[in-house]
Amino acid sequence: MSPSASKEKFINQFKELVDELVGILASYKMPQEAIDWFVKNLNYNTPGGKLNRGLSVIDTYCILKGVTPDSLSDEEYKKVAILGWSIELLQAYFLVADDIMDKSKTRRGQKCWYLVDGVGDIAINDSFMLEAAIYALLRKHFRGESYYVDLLDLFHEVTFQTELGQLLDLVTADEEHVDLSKFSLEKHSFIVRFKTAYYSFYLPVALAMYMSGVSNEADLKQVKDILIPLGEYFQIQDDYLDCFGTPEQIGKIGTDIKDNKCSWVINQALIHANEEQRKDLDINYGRKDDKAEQRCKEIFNDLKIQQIYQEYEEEAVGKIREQIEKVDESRGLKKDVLTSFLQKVYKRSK
Ligand code: DMA
Ligand code: MG
Ligand code: MG
Ligand code: MG
Repeated sequence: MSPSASKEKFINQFKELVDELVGILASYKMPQEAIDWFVKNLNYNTPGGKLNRGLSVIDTYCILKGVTPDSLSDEEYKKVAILGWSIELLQAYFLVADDIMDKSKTRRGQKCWYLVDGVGDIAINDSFMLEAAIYALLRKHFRGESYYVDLLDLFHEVTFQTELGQLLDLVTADEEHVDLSKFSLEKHSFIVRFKTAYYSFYLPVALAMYMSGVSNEADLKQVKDILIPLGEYFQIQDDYLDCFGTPEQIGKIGTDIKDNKCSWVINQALIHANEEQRKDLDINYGRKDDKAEQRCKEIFNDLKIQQIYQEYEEEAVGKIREQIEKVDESRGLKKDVLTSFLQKVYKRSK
């Protein structure tokens, strides 16, 4: 199956899941206006992204089983696709809330949900409902499986880890008092591993491992030790694109400078700045002001952050490749699971 065909098949599966979720609300005799709202929430916030996380569950499952996606029965495909959509729902839940907290304007080329006419603060409850949809679907389709509790436990742990990362991201970005001395690459690493790497990288692979039965503790640890650094690299790309990508390219308008975020870009700038540039950053970073933001970007250009990023990227990817080489495949884990993941994110521009 071509990448676009497998994406289409995956998206078609989502339509069926929306119908099932509607069925659950209908069984509670929920009035139609609330059902319609929930459907709008699901459709607006869940399927519009790259779907890398969701599709990875299917790809990983097939690699572990040694089969091609075409050879899965309809029933088996649907089950693994539900795990994929569960991550996309988790992501939708985090993003709806993240955009409120980051005061973002656009996401995936459209208005952020909380800014859509008539939504506003209802977006807070809508984010909770996107999360609840995960457990409604898992309950319906996996309750009888021996690994059901592993799935629940994994989702809960990873959700907690992500929220810890978001917490540290937010408290490090004090909006009232800008203090760049609070930033460091160590803190950055902690933030991004927690807010991004666990749910975006470890979760898809671990879910596929549970469903395929290749879920030995030692193998879960092997993949975690590689996927967390890979996820860190992915979030560093996100930080880089926030500053240097165009809104057309990334589907969102960068907010990190104005939001006083402890991003990879500012941390690199702090390492390389001379006294004068540092003073300028102290004055201009974290201000809700277009000119101040522009001044920061000028300093980043003077410091050649783009070149530092390219060097970082080659080194990080080289290390990850070496780590993958050392993976022990004796219990059924396959290196391909990790290489295919790396290929999806290497040098991405959106
Ligand atoms: C995103 O961090 C993390 C989560 C858990 C949504 P971010 O604010 O850098 O993401 P984005 O740049 O997509 O708003
Ligand atoms: Mg954000
Ligand atoms: Mg954020
Ligand atoms: Mg970002």
